[in-house]
Amino acid sequence: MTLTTTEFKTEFTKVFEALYASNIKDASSVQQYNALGNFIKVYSSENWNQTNQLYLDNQVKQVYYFSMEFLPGRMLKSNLLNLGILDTVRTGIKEMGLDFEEIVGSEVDPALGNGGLGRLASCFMDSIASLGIPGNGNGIRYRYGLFQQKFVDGYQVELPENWLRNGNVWEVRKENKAVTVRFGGEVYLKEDGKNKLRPIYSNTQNILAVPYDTGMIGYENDVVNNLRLWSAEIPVEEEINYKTVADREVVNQITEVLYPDDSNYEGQLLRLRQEYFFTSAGIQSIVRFFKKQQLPWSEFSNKIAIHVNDTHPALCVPELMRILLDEEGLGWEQAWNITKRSISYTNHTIMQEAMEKWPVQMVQELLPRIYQIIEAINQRHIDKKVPLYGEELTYRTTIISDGYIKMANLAIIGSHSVNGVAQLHTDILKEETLRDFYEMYPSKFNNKTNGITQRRWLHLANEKLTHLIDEKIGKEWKTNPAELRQFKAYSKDKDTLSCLADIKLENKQRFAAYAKEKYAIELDPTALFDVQIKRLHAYKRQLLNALHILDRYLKIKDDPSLELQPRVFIFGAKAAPSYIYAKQIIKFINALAHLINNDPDVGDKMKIVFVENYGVSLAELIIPAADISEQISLAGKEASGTSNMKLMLNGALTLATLDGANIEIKDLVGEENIFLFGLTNEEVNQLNREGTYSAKRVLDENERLNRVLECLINGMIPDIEEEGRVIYDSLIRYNDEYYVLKDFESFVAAQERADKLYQDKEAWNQKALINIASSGPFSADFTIMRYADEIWNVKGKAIKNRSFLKGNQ
Ligand code: KOT
Repeated sequence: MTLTTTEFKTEFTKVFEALYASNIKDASSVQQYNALGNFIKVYSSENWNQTNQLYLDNQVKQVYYFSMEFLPGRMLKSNLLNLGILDTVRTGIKEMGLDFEEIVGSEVDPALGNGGLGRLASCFMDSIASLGIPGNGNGIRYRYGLFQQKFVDGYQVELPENWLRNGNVWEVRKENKAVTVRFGGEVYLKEDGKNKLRPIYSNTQNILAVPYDTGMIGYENDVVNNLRLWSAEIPVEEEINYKTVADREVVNQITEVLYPDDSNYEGQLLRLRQEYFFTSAGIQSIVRFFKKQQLPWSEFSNKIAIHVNDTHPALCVPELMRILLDEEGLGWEQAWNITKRSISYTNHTIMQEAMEKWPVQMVQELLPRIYQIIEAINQRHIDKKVPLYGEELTYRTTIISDGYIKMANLAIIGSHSVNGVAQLHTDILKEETLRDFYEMYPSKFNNKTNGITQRRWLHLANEKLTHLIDEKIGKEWKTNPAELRQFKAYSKDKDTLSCLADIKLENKQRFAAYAKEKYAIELDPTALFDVQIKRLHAYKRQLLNALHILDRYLKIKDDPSLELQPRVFIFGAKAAPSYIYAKQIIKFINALAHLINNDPDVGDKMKIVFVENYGVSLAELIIPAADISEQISLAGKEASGTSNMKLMLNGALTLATLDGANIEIKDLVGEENIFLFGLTNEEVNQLNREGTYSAKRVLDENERLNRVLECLINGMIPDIEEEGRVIYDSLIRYNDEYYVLKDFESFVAAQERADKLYQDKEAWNQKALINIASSGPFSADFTIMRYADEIWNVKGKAIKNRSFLKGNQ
């Protein structure tokens, strides 16, 4: 299907007029965007429909990716790219006298996730479709996304994110596919006359789950998969029972708002309702689809792979059991085998505070039948494992203990695969966090290092660099990212290096223009742009970054004529609203920025920009402009990281600890093309074991650090009296849990190496090029191929180019 510019203009105009019955030139950019979205939906609808039909006709195995969060970013441009009509449409829009970038910019960026976990889910949806893998996303259609962040006097303030204000062109409401999800009430088991126990429910609250589907368009392959997000509604026949506003609220609340917690657990009833709601709705719709095919139950796990993205959807295990046992009348052993063979689980964090555990009583009351099933799973686990592994080990792995239900234990026991998201992370799971389970089920454990889609993070975010790469090595890398390595051949080519430098400069100018317009900060685009963009979390150590900035500032104050490599420090980070310490760090950095940006002694030597409301769209602006990628978590704490991969792909040099996927970046680029510093995981473990670390001693032995820390409490930085004291105490009184002080000196030394190298532009650009050329292995396409081959057992390659599907038509 090719589309000419003329055809586009005609069709687009028709769509617009049908929608708005007015002249397109008078329309607002939101209206123009809406019309263009509708055009794309119509344009891709045949493929969407056909993809569905082909999957059904051929009874192919399908993946269902269950995730509490998806962070798709704006979809207009990526859909055009994947449909192969980006240039045609852009030209057409221009010829019509409209502003393409303004139209693109008027799309809201749906913030239906917190950070890495949600963005990973969306990168995966892009790769699954682009590889032609029959795959579906399953999640929640939150009415309000992650809060909008504003800074007021340097403090984070949260505002509601009403992302649906202008409607959502991409979704299709499918009330014909709605299902009922049951909460609360009482349940008992009754003999059904055929020797089977069936549950009898009373006083339950029945809620309607209505799906909203969004097409996930594959890259130039005619495949359109489905992302299904569920919305909670009152069933029409039960309207009568909802008499008060408060009654109705209970239902609406379920899909009202995304919990703003990243790598953190809050044991709230509403969250549990959300988890069961989308899990149950998803599993019910899968079973319904399976039954339509009239296959025997023994075929279930040959046709369906259910993936749980962290433990938030771990109730998939008892819910699938419930349906198989209670509704389909299968016996326990058969149901259990089907469940285990179908479900797989990814762990995304080892942080204890993120491990989900639900009070038994809460689950009993909200989900009485599910609780019975969890109890039975737990009992069978004990009965089976005690004889094999003894009581001690077995009881350390039970799902229910100390009055809580441990969701990770449920996910591990109820699945056939458990994976970590980078090699080090998987090793830590096996050797430390989940050691007992690894002893019990060694073959379940495997690593799947995260990946990112090069389509959004290079092709769309950095079109100039894309053209340069295309020009040098051809376009093959777009479908086979391993080909990016060909670009290495140009690492000594002066002409290519200078083009690379020009592109980086242009991207920096683009960011500088944004900073000027938004914050009235003048940036020197020839300065080194140093970027740390990720959620605010103590373990990610934004504080270490800030202390280094403070140290530089003191140096300038000591000697204003000092020659220093000019730097722009860019931060983007939201803090969970209840995470007070993280919010205090934000205030501290903002206060520091205010002081430094307005100090005439500093001038262009240093500027700090803390962007408000960091999210996917801002990442697309910042990443192409970065020279240094700050990946400075305490070793062992960041499971993988994915901004590290995006920044590398865009030619930033990584300044990092040996943590998460940073280690794999180091292995790919070589130690000479990365700035490493800090404790290793083993060293951290050793320090923890010894228990002799004294932050105070580090301070006493380091005069420079001492001066820096004094600034937190001596009034030099205005307006941080409280925050400065809290941060100081966290480091000294509470002995620096994340070894910020311990790693300080080595961090500063790495920064000095970076400054020095930046003086030699050619050497720097060479390393930047090698980073770009080495980033192919981090394509989510590869990650997904491994999930497909090693976990899901689904075929993607064959379906790519539709040869498999066509062959069966
Ligand atoms: C945990 C609980 C609630 C919400 C989010 C999480 C979470 C997020 N756990 N891990 N993550 C991040 O996931 C990314 C994708 O795998 C990783 O790159 C990153 O290191 C994790 O912190």
